[in-house]
Amino acid sequence: MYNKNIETLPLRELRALQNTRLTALVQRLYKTVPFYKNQFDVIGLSPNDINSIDDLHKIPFTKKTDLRDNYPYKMFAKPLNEISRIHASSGTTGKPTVVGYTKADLDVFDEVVARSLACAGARPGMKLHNAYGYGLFTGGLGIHGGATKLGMAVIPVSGGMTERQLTILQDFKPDMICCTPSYAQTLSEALIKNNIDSKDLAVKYAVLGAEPWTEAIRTQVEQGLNVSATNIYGLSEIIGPGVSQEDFEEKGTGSYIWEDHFFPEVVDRDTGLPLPYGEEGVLVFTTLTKEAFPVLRYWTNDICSINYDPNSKRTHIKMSSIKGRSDDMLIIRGVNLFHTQVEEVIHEFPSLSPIYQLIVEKKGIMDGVTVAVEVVSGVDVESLALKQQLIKKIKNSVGLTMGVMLKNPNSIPRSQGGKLNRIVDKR
Ligand code: DLL
Repeated sequence: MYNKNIETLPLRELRALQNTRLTALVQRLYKTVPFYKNQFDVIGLSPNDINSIDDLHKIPFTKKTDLRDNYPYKMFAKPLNEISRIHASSGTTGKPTVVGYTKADLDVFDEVVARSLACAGARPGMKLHNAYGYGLFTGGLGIHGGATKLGMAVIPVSGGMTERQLTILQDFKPDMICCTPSYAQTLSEALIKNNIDSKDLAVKYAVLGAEPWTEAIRTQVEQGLNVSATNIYGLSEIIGPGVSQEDFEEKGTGSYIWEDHFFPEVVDRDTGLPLPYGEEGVLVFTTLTKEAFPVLRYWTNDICSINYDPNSKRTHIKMSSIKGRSDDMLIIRGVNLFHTQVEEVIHEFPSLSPIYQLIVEKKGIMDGVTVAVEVVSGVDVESLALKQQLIKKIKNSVGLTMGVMLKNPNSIPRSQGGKLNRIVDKR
């Protein structure tokens, strides 16, 4: 563990720390950010009403639209001359969301990423191949800072130029690779195409995140790259990568949220009411220690559940993997659908690759979905039996009848380095 004291802090002490941090933050935000003063004033809430995290539910949510309305700097709680770095996340529509960090915020960023990488299997002295994009995206520089703090040698490859990535993997012999899961798929395939035996590489760990992924992709990447692959989660508005991380020895049991810095809630997506542990809803975060860009009850739009795991190494709460973003959820003939649900079904078929697209289009007055999915090499794309089995399993697990198009290997677009959109909406 990178910071054993904090990562194993007894829950009562963790709560005490969260309470102190939250009350101080609320007082400060009320004075420094007009948006938050207004949020409190309009409902007659005083900062003195917030004395512990049990009072959090009294505070209204902060949403992405609030950040847009305050573009670019009006949500900052520190003057611009105290800002050390600015990142932005490009939304699908409108202006990007701009986030700022003081020097102390960058220290927190490094700390949570260092914890995350150690949790994923990294040790000081190892070499890290960092294939997250460098730039306004928080992935590249965020991972870079934490890895440096942990004592790793960072190879700042950034995304794209797959041939060059392979050369670096072969010649520089990194122990760990960080990239999006879809790009890890691309790299796994590129090894095969170039006749490179993954056993000749030194890489042992892959830290994958920035987009939803399931066990289907874990299997492909672990086999293809000969690594142990874990999930890293985060978002620019909270800090970047390193909000939560899956432990390499506790795979499949969820990712630790570093809750001394980021306090999580899961709320009902329609009513906004807090849900009990274990129930699925929208993940909401309050940053407890950020200086430049703190947020109270930020509505991430990401769907998951949170729970304490009594059998785990650390005391911090775990989150399940993200099913999808609630604004990316498709509603097809009244049924809610995330692409990860289809990915999970594909995983049950050894003759299919987890390389697929969901094509959504109008069929008469109704919306219809077709799954275009690649078969593994040697499997017949005309196989009626395979098609029918897939249609049936999807219907049973998702509750929708979808069209199925079996495709030959290498016919569906791959990730070229960053996040991959698996939905083609033709409506
Ligand atoms: O994607 C930060 C990051 C970089 C995380 C590198 C992990 C690794 P944004 O560009 O602001 O920041 O996008 C944040 O991406 O709200 C989720 O919808 C999605 N996301 C991030 N990590 C995961 C994950 C970075 N592990 C948005 N699983 C978030 C599923 C993820 N979705």
